[in-house]
Amino acid sequence: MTELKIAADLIAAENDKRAAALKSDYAALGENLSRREIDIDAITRQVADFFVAVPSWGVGTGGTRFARFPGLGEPRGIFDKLDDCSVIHQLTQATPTVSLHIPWDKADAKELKAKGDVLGLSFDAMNSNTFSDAPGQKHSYKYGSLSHTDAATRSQAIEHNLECIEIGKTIGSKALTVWVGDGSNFPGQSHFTRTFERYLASMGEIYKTLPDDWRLFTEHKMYEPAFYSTVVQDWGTNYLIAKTLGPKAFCLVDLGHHAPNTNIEMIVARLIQFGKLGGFHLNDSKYGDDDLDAGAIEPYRLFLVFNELVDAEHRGVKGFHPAHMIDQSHNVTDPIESLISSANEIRRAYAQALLVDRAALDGYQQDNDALMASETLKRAYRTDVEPILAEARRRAGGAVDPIATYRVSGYRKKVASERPAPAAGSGGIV
Ligand code: LRH
Ligand code: MN
Ligand code: MN
Repeated sequence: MTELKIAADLIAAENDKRAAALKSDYAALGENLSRREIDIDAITRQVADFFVAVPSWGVGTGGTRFARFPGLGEPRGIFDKLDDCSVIHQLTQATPTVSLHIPWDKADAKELKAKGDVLGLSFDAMNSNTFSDAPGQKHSYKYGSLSHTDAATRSQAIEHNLECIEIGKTIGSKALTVWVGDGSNFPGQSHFTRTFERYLASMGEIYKTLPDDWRLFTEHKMYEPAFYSTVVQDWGTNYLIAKTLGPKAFCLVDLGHHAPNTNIEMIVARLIQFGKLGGFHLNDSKYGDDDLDAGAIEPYRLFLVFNELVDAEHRGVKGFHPAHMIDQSHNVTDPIESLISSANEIRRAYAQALLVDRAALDGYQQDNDALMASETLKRAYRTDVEPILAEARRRAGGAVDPIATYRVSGYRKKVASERPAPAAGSGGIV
């Protein structure tokens, strides 16, 4: 029996209050969609089958990379974090998996698995960390990790990734995500080619150890913490890595890791076309790697990314199953609410993309009718799919209005009384 952190009765009572309005909104939208020859129930079923992983580091109440302002009920460690993740899933029914970060979440792997089982959660990709030094670590990553000039430092970074795979095997993960901050701050500081050769050789060692049913995701990021050059700086380099390593290696696209105005949806299309799209770290940003809630700044861009994914599904692209994960962390909201909001926005973008009339779009593209092609996308994007999202949650036992229900539950207040308040302090790079 799954341990529920919010009483099922409370969710049912909150849903009852909203039942009549939802019924009528769902019927009205159903009628509208049927005029467009779309079966609302088919869309609702597809949305209900769409899941996104929550990042363990996203439920911490305190953090930005610059300072910590802990909020109430700050999780004391990974087991508290898993409790919080289970609340997000219980209310949204959209986030049954958690992505762990090692060493931040280091604990006995069997206990992690047991805790996940109790809460009805399983584990998505493992994330390694060779971008900061762990206490007691022999070699520092100050000047890099997998691409470091020193062989012993590289070996230590490789070993850490192998350890992540080992933990992942016990908890049922099937992927390793590697992001490194390796790079330089000054022209001339590092040799671009030799650095990348060392990185590839280290990744080759990790790849060799990867179980056959696992995937290896590499994540590119334009800059930060390195400000002049970064070893894995863009999707081109990322593609070269995945291509060099082999068939189990794929590119991970973190939406926040590009220059402002980059056409991310086009990057997604290219990676799909060449069979190397592994998955996403979904979030939003205005300026850089802001890690804001998905859809908070540019919801149309999120929709356009999903439009490419649905297009690939529609074309029946072989072996296409990208991993969807959230990567966000900031400190002016309750992170449970923010992650609920992101999960909803991600499903919203997916639902809207499912509404695109692909035959019409194809025709407009063929005829070079730019205006009508754009209108076809806009028509789907302008559709208010909230009744579909709410109905998908309700049918799965979640909340019609998850944030309102969460507030009524008093969960934050309850955990605040159980978890001692931590001290404020300086942040850490994320
Ligand atoms: C790097 C990053 C990467 C890390 C996470 C904490 O900016 O996006 O995915 O693992 O942040
Ligand atoms: Mn990321
Ligand atoms: Mn990031």
